Amino acid sequence: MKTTTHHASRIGGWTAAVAALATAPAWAQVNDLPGGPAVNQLNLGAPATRMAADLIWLHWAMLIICTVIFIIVFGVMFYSIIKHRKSVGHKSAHFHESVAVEIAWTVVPFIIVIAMGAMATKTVVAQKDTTNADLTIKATGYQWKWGYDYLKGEGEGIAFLSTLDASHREASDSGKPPPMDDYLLKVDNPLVVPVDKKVRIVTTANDVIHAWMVPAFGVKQDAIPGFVRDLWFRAEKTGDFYGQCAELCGKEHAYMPIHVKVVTQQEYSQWVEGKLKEMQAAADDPSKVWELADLVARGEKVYAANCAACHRADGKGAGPIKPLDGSAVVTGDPSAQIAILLNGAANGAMPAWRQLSDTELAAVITYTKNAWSNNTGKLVQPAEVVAARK
Ligand code: HEC
Ligand SMILES: [Cu+2]
Repeated sequence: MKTTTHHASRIGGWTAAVAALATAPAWAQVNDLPGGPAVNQLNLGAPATRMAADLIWLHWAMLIICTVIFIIVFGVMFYSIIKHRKSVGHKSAHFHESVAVEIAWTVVPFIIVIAMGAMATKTVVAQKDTTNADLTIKATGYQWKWGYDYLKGEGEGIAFLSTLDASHREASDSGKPPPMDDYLLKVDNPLVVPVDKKVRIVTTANDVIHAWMVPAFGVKQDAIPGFVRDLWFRAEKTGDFYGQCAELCGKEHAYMPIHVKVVTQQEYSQWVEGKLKEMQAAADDPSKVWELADLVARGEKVYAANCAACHRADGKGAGPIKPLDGSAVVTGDPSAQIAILLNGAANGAMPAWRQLSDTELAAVITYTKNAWSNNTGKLVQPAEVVAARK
């Protein structure tokens, strides 16, 4: 009797486990992301440039050479140890200073190293040749997003920030992200480039060292504050390609993905035209005098995109991140808050926001002065920010 119940409960346990497996597992519903990582990926990803294809070829060539050497060396070693062991009656030989052997074990590795270096040289030299680019784009690393400035070529003057999609941050914060193929790789504004054009990316950073990496293009370059480095790629196919910041840069290092959209020349020209128009419309006149409601509405968007990650949508902050709801600085005289936003506070724990426009800063300040329980009715005009910036 006892055994039967035991048995039954065990079967019950198994059924529950199988049911859980069939309904729950998040990983089972995630698919390969073309241009990004694949599920259970072991090899390097599919290349989208000649450079990436060359790098993959070199990787395998070197691995095979090393494996062959490994097998030969250890084969000879183990053969000698087993064949000439003492228990079958072998006597140890005594010899010193064999010139032939010494020359062989110097010359042979030397030739192998030189040959492997020669194989890689052409590719390494090509990687560094960033001359004659069709398009030059500056990529600036910020904690924690990327800024792109189109410096030269079609699209010159376009500039925008590329930030992790807000829904992905929420999913991550929840601790239980639903299955997503592009988890933590989706951004609001992808970098757009034309296919079959030599694109030069100049990297630098605003705060700490970051690195710009897109594996499908075979590119990875540190972005260092106060320095410029560069890299280039020529994408051979259209599509979406993904990468990440590849230099540990702080607590949200995993939250600054790179998404490159490679489009046809015609689509690129259309995108450039639209983007330039959009930027013109957004380039607000900082001398404009705003009504409270309009500025609050504008500020709410600026807050959601830049501040909510730390201060939270409800303005309550957390830990060292001071609450803005009910803050004396926020409800008080505007000049103190303008100064904090322009210069940051607590050694950069609260970042400086000089990259936002005067109108955006005035809007976000006005929003915080009127959101939540801060019903101050106070309004900060862009002109006040212009004056404080100097
Ligand atoms: C990376 C996290 C982070 C982000 C993003 C951020 N802040 Fe802060 N903020 C802080 C921290 C930390 C402090 C507290 C600094 C200190 O200890 O003085 C702070 C302080 C402030 C203060 C002063 C509050 C007080 O009572 O002293 C204001 C105002 C403020 N932030 C506004 C903003 C606005 C507006 C934005 C968006 C444009 C923003 N912050 C984005 C981290 C952040
Ligand atoms: Cu980074």
